[in-house]
Amino acid sequence: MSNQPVNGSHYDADQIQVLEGLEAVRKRPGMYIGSTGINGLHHLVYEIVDNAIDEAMAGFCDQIQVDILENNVIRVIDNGRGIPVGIHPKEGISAATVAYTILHAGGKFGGGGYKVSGGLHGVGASVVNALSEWLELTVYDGKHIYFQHFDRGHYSEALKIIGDTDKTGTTVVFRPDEEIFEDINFVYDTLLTRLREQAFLNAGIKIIFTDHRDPENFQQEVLHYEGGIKSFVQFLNQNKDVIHPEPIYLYKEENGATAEVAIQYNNSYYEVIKSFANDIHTVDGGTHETGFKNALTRVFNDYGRRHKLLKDNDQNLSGDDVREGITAIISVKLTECEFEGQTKGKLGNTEARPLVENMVYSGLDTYFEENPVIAKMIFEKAIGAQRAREAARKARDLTRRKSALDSGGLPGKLADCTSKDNTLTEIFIVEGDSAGGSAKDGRDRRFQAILPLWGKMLNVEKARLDKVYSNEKLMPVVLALGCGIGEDLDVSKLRYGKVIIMADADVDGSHIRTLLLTFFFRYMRPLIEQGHIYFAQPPLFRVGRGKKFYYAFSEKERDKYIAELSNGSDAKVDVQRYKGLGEMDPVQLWETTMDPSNRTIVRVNLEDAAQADTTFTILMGDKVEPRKEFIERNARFARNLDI
Ligand code: 1YM
Repeated sequence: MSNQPVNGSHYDADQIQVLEGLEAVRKRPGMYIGSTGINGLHHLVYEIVDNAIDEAMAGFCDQIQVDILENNVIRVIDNGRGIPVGIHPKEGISAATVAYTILHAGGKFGGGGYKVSGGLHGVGASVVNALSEWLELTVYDGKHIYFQHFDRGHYSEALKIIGDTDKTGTTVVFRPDEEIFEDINFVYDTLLTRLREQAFLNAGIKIIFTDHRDPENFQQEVLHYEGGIKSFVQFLNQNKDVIHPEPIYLYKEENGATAEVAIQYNNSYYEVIKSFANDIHTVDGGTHETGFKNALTRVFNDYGRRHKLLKDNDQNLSGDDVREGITAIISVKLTECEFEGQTKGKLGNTEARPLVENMVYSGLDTYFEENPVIAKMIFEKAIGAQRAREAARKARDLTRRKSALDSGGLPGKLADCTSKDNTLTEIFIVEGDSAGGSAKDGRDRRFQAILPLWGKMLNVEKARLDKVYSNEKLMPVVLALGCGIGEDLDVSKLRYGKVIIMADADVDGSHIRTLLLTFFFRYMRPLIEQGHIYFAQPPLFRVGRGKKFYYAFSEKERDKYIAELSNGSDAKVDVQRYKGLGEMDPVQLWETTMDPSNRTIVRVNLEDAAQADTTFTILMGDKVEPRKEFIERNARFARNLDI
């Protein structure tokens, strides 16, 4: 057999079915990959890589190579068995062609009421194919090399042999379709984060990830973690001071389902818990996470009573107490996952709760009994949290009485708006009194409120909630927003639909943004999750000639306007650089930065905030080494940073 199509006889009938399926995907891509924005784009890569990971987890493949090539072409190579090339008995064409052209029932992102599964073998390949300008599949079966080319999911030639080989594996190369996606520029860090996550969740797998697009910015990362989720926890804690050097690791298998958990406490005051079901990040938690939290609270209290770490008349530790400073990964693998919620980010399988809960309770109980010194250290941390929470409660009650937190007491410097309808209102949080003054005069007072910040910023890295209540810089923010913080947060009470951070476009401004974002991330996270936090974008330059002028938001834009206004002549173009918001008069500030019909504001997402949080930890934390490293890496950014 040489150069012969691997094909059967039902070609015509199959073609019709194929065309209908691919058509459906191209008509409603969102149903299959969530969106045609940047997330959907990256999803294409995950679908193909998932198939290679499945092959690795089945024990047939130990290396996966992922490359971003020039022109945003993606290549994924594995050394598994190769997708089966034999004739599919029902379809009459090669099984590999079936996998890449026939749509399998039910999209992952389907809006209907049906079950949604993760890790279904090969399901996504045809979707990726349909949404690619072109895709090339090469299979090595130890004897022959098979090849097939597709254009937008269609093929004119069947899978055919193009050579001989003694290797096995699968290679897929594709370019996303610009007719479908708004932007096909892959973001290296986004893919890296996800691939790294997959490498942690599947211990031992080796993923080599390379960006070849720009020779001057060649980037490569080898992702290979024998420690699995234990390594994941250590990775997340790398810039923190940990309370015990080795993460606690628990594993259980029951009725074909597995659960594993890794835990390591650090001396910070907040929790990082990430849960996964069949390698899919369950952003909104679910039954496995509930089981974990229940067990954790129970085991602390039972152990504490038994060992007299909690006295008879001491209160029980709360869930928040026992999770202070925890970094944990929860990963379950089930035969079939049911995902719930708007964005399918919540695990619904009822059997996952007792599976995780029993494992964590008995596993931690044993661990504590066998490691009493570590148990005591973690326990003291939780007791500290309990005391701080008690102190916070008292501070809050005091604040309530003093400033009438409940009866709508508002900070003195707030210039409020007249509307009370938070679907319309917005608040600008502005650093400094002079910028605050311009904003106050320039705003539309019917729906825009201004809160100038002043005073020394609290280092939230080293402070617990009780300190926030007495901080003169943050407390006005809390009071003005009106929705409380921490465990008292109630988003429905938020007084303004948009909370807009307005800071200078310089290093100090970026410092303020980092600080506020870290504060929101730690104490008011639902505001970020529900899309209420924004950055204002003030211009950097005013470029003018005679009566005509433009505002420029970057140096590139400035140069464009200079060229336009000078019109090739030597005519003098006036360029004014805004060093700070305070330099703009109220009218300019309104026109460029505040007027909803003219301005650009950027919505903050959870990833931005998590990034700010990491940056903040590095800059403000106790560890010197990561701080030095960060400043070296970001020398340009950090030059004027006063830390
Ligand atoms: C670069 C992407 O898709 N690898 C891959 C896919 C498959 C297999 C091996 C495979 C699966 C099985 C048996 C099986 C797939 N096969 C199919 C289908 N890498 C990549 N490696 N033999 C090989 O599941 O039994 C879909 S994916 F459906 F054709 F069997």
